[in-house]
Amino acid sequence: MSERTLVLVKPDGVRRGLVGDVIARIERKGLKIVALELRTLSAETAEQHYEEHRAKPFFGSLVEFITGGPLVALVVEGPRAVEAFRGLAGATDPVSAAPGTIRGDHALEIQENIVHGSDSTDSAEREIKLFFPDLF
Ligand code: IDP
Repeated sequence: MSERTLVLVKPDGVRRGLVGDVIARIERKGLKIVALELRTLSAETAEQHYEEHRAKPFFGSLVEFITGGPLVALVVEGPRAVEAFRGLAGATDPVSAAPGTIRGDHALEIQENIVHGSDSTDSAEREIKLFFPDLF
């Protein structure tokens, strides 16, 4: 059974020229890209995307960061795609993310951690609807 997940190459990843590296890892793993778009998020879309973090002290800073430049949004499909991409991304905090993962290889800051991947199939459905409403 195939499932879908939303992946973002966040503005730090785009600025640092890591889009190709992230896409290469997705393809090498065998996951399929079914949608891809370069866009700059409005504050409203960013707030909706990170809705679950609204009460956190870093929420304002996170919204500012994610709207601060173009990002690449992708819908990625494959067997257990949510878990498969979370494995490629590595732990949220790049210092503790394993070497060999995207975050483990490329980052040190918890906020500027290169990529987003949906954390469950429910989140994936909500996030894909937000970014690519035409896919439904
Ligand atoms: P995830 O992206 O690995 O699912 P979440 O806990 O859902 O991690 O956090 C969402 C995003 O918020 C992270 O990827 C990171 O960019 C940012 N973030 C998480 N925790 C912190 C923090 O303590 N300070 C600043 N930013 C954070």
